[in-house]
Amino acid sequence: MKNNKLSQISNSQKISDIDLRILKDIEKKISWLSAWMIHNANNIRPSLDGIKVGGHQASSASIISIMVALYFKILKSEDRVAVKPHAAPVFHSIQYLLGNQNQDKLENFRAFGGAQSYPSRTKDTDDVDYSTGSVGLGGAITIFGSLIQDYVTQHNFVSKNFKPGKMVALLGDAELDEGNIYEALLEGAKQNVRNCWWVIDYNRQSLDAVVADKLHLKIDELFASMGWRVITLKYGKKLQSLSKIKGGNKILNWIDNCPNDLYSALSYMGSKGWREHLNKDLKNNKDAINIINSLSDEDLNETMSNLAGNDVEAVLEAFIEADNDDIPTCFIAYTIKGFGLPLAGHKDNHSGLMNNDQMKGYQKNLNVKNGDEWDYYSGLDSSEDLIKDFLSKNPFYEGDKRLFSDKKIYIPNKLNYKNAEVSNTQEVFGRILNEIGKEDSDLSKRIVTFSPDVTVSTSLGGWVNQKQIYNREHKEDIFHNEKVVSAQKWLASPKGQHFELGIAENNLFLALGAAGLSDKMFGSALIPIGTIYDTFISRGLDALNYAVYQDARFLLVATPSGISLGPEGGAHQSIITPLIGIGQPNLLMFEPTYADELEIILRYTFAYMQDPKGSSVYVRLSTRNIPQIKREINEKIEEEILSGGYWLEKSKNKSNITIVFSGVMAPEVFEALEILKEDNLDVSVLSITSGDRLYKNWKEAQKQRSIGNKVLSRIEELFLDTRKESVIVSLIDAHSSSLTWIGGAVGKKTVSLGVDEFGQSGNLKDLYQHYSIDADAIVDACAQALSN
Ligand SMILES: Cc1ncc(C[n+]2csc(CCOP(=O)(O)OP(=O)(O)O)c2C)c(N)n1
Ligand SMILES: [Mg+2]
Repeated sequence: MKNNKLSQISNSQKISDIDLRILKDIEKKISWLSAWMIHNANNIRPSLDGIKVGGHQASSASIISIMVALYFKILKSEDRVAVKPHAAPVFHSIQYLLGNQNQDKLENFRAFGGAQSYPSRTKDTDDVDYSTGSVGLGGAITIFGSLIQDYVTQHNFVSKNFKPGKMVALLGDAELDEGNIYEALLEGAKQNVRNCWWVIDYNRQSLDAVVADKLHLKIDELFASMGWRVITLKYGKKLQSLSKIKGGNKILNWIDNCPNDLYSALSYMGSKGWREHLNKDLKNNKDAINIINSLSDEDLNETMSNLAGNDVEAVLEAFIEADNDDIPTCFIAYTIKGFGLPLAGHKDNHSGLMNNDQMKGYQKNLNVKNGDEWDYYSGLDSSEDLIKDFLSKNPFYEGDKRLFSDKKIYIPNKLNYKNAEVSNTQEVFGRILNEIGKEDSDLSKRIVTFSPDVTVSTSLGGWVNQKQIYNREHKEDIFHNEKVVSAQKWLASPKGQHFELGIAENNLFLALGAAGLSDKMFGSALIPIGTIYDTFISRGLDALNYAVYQDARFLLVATPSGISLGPEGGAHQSIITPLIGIGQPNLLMFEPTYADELEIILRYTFAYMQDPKGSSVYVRLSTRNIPQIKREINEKIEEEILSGGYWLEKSKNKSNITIVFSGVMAPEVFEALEILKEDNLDVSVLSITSGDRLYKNWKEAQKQRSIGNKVLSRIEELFLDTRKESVIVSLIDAHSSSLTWIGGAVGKKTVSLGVDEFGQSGNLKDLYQHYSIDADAIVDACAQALSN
């Protein structure tokens, strides 16, 4: 697989001289526009608040040739790209030339409503495939994008003329410091990922520093060990030609041995620095010295800084060579950060900006006329017609063909499952999925599940037994074939509907993110469901945030949760997750108490995930068995449950105490209720199925009121049934602050119970008592709330 050589490319694939000239012109234009866009935002657009606008001229300059080669010669409409976050100006400039971005957005780069600082699927309007910003995640999601592309193709969910594309990641070299990269690579290797290219902008600089020497060797080995082809692009065309001149190889060897920081410093210093060091270090090699002496200052600087990643011709040759198969390929492209700018190579250039004089000089060099700064053609060598014609043939030119959608998946009016008198929400989730698995319905076919090595312990076992594990190849279940008794059948096949992931929660969320974009990216609607232990959401939280930031749609089933895990102990008992549920945009959270609530919530979720105004959903479940209540579910109860809160117990009179609770604490609430009733107190019980939804609804009502609409939020309406001076006691097996806001919303004194410290092993009685969430604690809290 390993292929380090740049072999000769066939004549038919050779780049014509005309094309090359145009590409160099385009490269020049993109260099100008990306630097100008940032300069305009920082120096020309009036600032109203004095806050630095920023932007990354050096980071952008580093990757221009790579992106020009890709977007103007290699990529096809079906290919998808995650662009290095700090190359957003390059991306926006490319889309501008291709007619997919307007000048106004560029003039407003980093301003409200303008082109975004980092490419954003949802906020930008110029056809971003994957959002980026949090380094490491953009690269990693391309692996999962590729797996999902294979999945929908093998399940025949794609249209007849669907063509699989390449998933391309453009990464900064420092992104490889992020651990999630390796988790993703390993998962990709296990699943035999293909159609995936990672192009590493190897400028050997991060934000603060110049990276360790010879890092490329480690990167090379790493990708090769993961089954990737590695292509190193080191010398540009000028440097390559040195190898043919006597003494030239000495100069190339000198570059090979030059420490990264010295090379960067010399790139910044220019010809004087190069000459001094080369003359000193190569003084014993006459041929090499002759070459150096024969070059003018400008030529010497251009030659010594001619790395392949900044040379569009060299980059193109490498891309063309690898473009004939589906082998996952890593390109290590040597570049100079800030290439072509006065900032080139300076170690502090990450946030560096050219000053007015430097910008003027740059404009002069590129021949861009004053007043023509946003012009498409000013300063270019090729004629306007030639460039227009070239651009108009680009598959992305004025394109709107890349956003797909599929028809909605039908969701039945009822999901079947057998309930018991006593049960828990995790088990019921498993039963519901198991029943769906038996059906020959659209829903049953389109659900795809994911779990990071907690499939069985989150109750997905029954579903997987029916639906098999997904793999591009058929794989027998050896234990089953050898008649080893096991409840699990782990047959893997291209028909499978479950992704069995290794224990890496980042990968779970990236996979859900990729699957949750399948409708828009491949025109194949899926219902992706991921299961995870609730507490380990935090482990992959940034990847979860990243997935919903792009508006990927999925269901996250987090179970078990809270100290109700009992003996499992503090490392597994989640505390802050309901706060994540409230705080995380694009993720609606529910925490059902009873099986019937869960059925309603899941049914609702499957539709909500498909609603353009919907979002992803997170349900927090538990393994605690609790007595179920017998009731006839009708539309009204369904609505109330889905509204986020409903009266589970209402006192005959308007209550003076409201116990507000979520999830599995119902038995303690009812126990406390009996005690309180003995004291003739009017107590009502409000079950909170979604604090998140209630909170959002309350905020929306405030917004409406601010524009003169007289509306009450759901939580305010509910409390109309309580006495004016009544109090609230809230209770949740999670951080007590999760429900405290309700007191503020309805203007009532509130005492909040919950788990604010780390949990520990124990039985529920001991734990609930220790953390003061048992019936006695509820009664005490009521007394406290009523006292002055
Ligand atoms: C998760 C995360 N941590 C920190 C940052 C802040 N940050 C932005 S860029 C950067 C270094 C980027 O270096 P590299 O990936 O090599 O990019 P380039 O040199 O091409 O600019 C850092 C640390 C971030 N964007 N994301
Ligand atoms: Mg870098």
